[in-house]
Amino acid sequence: MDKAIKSANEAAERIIEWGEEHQFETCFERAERLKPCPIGETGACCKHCHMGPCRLVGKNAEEEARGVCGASLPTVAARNMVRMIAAGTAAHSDHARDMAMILLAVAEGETKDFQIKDVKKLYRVADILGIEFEGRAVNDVARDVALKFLEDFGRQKGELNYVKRAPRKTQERWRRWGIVPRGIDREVVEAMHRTSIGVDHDPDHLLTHGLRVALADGWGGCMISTDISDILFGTPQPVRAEGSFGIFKEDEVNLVVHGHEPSLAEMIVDVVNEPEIVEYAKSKGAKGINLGGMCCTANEVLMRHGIPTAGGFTNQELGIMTGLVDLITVDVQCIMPAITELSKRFHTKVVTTSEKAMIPGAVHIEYDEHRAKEVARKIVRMAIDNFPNRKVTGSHITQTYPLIGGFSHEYIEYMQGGRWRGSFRPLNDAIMAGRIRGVVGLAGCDNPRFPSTGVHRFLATELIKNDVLIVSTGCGSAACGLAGYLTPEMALEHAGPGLREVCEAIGIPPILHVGACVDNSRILTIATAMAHEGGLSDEIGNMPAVGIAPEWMSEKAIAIGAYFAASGVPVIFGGTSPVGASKEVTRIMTEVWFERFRGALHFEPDPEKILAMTYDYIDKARERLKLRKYEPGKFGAERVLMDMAARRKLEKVANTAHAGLGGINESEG
Ligand code: NFS
Repeated sequence: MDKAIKSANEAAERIIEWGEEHQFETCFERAERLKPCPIGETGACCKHCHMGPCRLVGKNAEEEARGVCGASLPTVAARNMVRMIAAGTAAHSDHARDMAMILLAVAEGETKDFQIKDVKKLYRVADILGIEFEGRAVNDVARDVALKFLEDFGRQKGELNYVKRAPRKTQERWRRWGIVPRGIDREVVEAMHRTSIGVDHDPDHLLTHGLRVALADGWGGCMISTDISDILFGTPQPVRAEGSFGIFKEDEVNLVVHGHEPSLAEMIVDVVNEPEIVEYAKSKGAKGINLGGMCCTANEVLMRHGIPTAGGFTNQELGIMTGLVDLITVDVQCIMPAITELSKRFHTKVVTTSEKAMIPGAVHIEYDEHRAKEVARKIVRMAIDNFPNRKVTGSHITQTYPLIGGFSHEYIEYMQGGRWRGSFRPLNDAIMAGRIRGVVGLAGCDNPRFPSTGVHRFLATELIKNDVLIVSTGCGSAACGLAGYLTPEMALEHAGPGLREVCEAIGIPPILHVGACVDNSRILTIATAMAHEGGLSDEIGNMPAVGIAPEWMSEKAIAIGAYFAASGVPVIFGGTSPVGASKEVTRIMTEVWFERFRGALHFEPDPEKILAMTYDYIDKARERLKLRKYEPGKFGAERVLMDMAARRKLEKVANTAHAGLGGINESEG
């Protein structure tokens, strides 16, 4: 009998099957057993007070159903949506706050373990923030930058600092509709207030505030996290790495960094190469220490160091089931509490490190940036000590896939013309000429309620076949990477003729891994640069660009979807709609938002329809911009693309050899 697959990733599927044979429970079985409540799933349940929960169902629920207080279905659904956006924003932004605190600690000399690795980026950020940097000590500039960022959290009046980074026209739309965020914390608190019993009941008014909160996430929390991580740990450039469960080695200590905040992981990257630590591992019979990543921490250390990844959200239990993980260290977000129970059946140690997050059954070693290296060493030694305890054989899979990550927006600009002529001109020209049909941000979670990672892979191959350039983040990148899709060869094998030409000329894969989920902010920056470059739209809205999160599950994904919609990008989520019960709320998020912001937030479970909607948005945007109609293999005239050879020649002439750029860094991992 044919058995439905649970993961589209072959290696993952093999481990799942092995787990079933050996009675190991995973999220895949739990997803099968626990069917979603159909009322809550569609946003028709209100539990914001204790007169309920009220379930607004029935034949004419949209018009007639009322909660005990009289709340209508559209009100309830809108409130539920706004709370999801607020929770997602809180998660990203609390991460950003921690990053700002670390930057401040570094600037004030309170921690010696971190340095400012990218001074140029610090200066660029200072410049945007209106902070004087010329002739000043680096740490003084860093302190002012950190303090300026911290103002963004508690500001009561005025505007978020980074609002001014958006194209002028995009800002105008925000001002017209009153969604410019003031302070991040203020917008989240106001969202919680407005959605509590008896406050804001107008669905449109509620959802408009939802967009204000979301913008505080995109142009606040996410963008601040990305920028500070680049300043402290370096701005990514293309780097080779590998992915899948084969990254775990039988004869080495396998240590996994899982979660979201990159600072402890960065420290661990440093510490595992210390001679005394390596010697210590050898004294326990291991050949060395093998560091791997999971979820977004994986993306952070892959982007900067080529540390291999064991994949996204649904792979965390499966990684443990290889029986090879000696220690998994977790901080915040997307960590399944199930891993501690599972780890007991192996020898794996689970270590929680954030003061905000503990899991019963885990060892807690609290991280503090003031003694970062000390904490990192303690964790690495614990992993080494656990190496001789491996006893239970797991499902060992040896295959890995090569992948390339590290496409920061700075590098994307550089690769289109070199250090001196970097711009977005070639990309805009290729879109105008119809070589590239449009751009898609393929992002978001993987989800055990789908053949996990399968929708990402389906969309990725179809889109590039149809000359759509993909920028990917988060578990979307992991889904593509672990299928072998994040390589330049992918362009040769699968991309349409126009996209292939562009990829070959510039030397890039057709799917660009731009980072973790907070790095969706890089996509905002790319879209802004395209608007400034000219020839397409002069705002983020109206670009031939679409965002897709086909297997989303997290509130963070909803916040991201909403900030893209508010910024002017139509977004399509897979699966069912968390507000699908209300026609009015669905209409506001699609039609009304498109009219006001040129963005939208759709939910569409059918992957074929997601594709059709994507092409429709892209082609209509091309039409509005009066660009040449997209026809595969037929292009208009465009400027000559600067290929690698031409660029090198130019740079040689300028006598500016710049080590590291213009090529792909070898993995350190
Ligand atoms: Ni994003 Fe990263 Fe993955 Fe989803 Fe979770 S790890 S922050 S929320 S599951 S993409």
